[in-house]
Amino acid sequence: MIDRRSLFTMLLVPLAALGVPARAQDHNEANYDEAKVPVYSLPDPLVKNDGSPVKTAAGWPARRAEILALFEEHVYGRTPDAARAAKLPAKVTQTIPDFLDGKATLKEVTLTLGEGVDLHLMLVLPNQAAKPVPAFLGLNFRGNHSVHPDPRIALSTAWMRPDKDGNVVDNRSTEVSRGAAAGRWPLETIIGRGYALATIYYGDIDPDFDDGFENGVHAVFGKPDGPGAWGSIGAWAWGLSRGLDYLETDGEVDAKHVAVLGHSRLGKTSLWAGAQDQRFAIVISNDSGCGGAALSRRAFGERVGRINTSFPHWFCDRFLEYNGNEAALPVDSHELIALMAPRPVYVASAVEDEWADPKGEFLSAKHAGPVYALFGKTGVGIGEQPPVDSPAGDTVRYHVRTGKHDVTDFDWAQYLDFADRHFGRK
Ligand code: GTR
Repeated sequence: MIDRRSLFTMLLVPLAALGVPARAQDHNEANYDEAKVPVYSLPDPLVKNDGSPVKTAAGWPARRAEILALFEEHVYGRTPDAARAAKLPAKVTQTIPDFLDGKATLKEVTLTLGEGVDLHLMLVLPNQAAKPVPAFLGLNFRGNHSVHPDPRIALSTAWMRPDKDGNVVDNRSTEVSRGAAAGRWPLETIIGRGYALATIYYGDIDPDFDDGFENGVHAVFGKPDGPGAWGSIGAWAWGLSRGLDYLETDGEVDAKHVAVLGHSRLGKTSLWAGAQDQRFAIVISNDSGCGGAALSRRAFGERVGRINTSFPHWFCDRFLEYNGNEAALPVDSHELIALMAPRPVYVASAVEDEWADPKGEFLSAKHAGPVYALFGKTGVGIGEQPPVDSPAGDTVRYHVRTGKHDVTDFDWAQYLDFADRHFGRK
């Protein structure tokens, strides 16, 4: 009779002979069992690559540069210098002074990269507030016209994500999709609080499928050599910076007080934009999950192997080396959050969004704390994930709210309060 150990060996040896690591069978699967979270140790954001410690705020920029380079090299890929340096001429194509029943002015602006790449930025400005006003800037998933049903907003003619049946008709440039995402963009509330809202359709920047650098901004700058070439998240983050370039030229916006935010894959994007571009005064991650705020090493919910299988174009090719091998990553998401320091950063989760690992998102926020402490700032200030609907923390703030993967009025209420507090408006 074969004992259990021999049976185990018999099963593993053939896999190993094929070069398949023992865990390769499951690294694509989501894990929802805390008991299966591996024992892990996180890289220390305050220990430099040469092993020396960082003890003061003055020592942080050098360490920060190392961490940023590791994220470029191993996770998101490097934004080409030529793309970073690109200046996109802006043209205001439409101004609607009586938007939202006269409470707001809507401006549509085209930012032109050339070779067919135009970024359409929609800016909603509060009419009542004294200018310049602080702003939120975020990408949207379904076109600017999905943000509000006003028929005067230009319909996007760009590539659109198919729906779950693979159908693009309802999404693409039809009246049907007007206002379809309005629930995620409470414009009246935002402008009522004295903020502007700027948004760009993410598909304008890089269509969201694995196209091998054939379209969007990737096509303009060509595919850089090597496994560190930027993926789609890198491209979308680049677009956010170009949006901020424009806001810097718009006299009605206080570009020194712009909060960048995003949901889900676009939350991963807002984090990567905020990490690279320190002009963003506040960075907000809404349910960003794997490859965003959630610690990769927990391998909980969506995991590195799974995300790289579903979305091989989001990250750089080198990130694929960490499929089922998260412990080998030279960085983890707490260091992504730490790259925002000393700026305020908000990490938000939803309790039913286990796929995004709410606990792992909290732990990233928590373990960024020592970097904020260098600056005398308080991080989340608690050791354990707070109760549902109970935001915690000061410069690093976190909540897990009731409900599912989405952007809700509760989320926005927190972001507005957070911005008020850190922009000195309260
Ligand atoms: C899911 C993906 C998540 C998240 C989400 C989204 O399919 O697994 O990481 O990014 O999409 O962006 O909607």
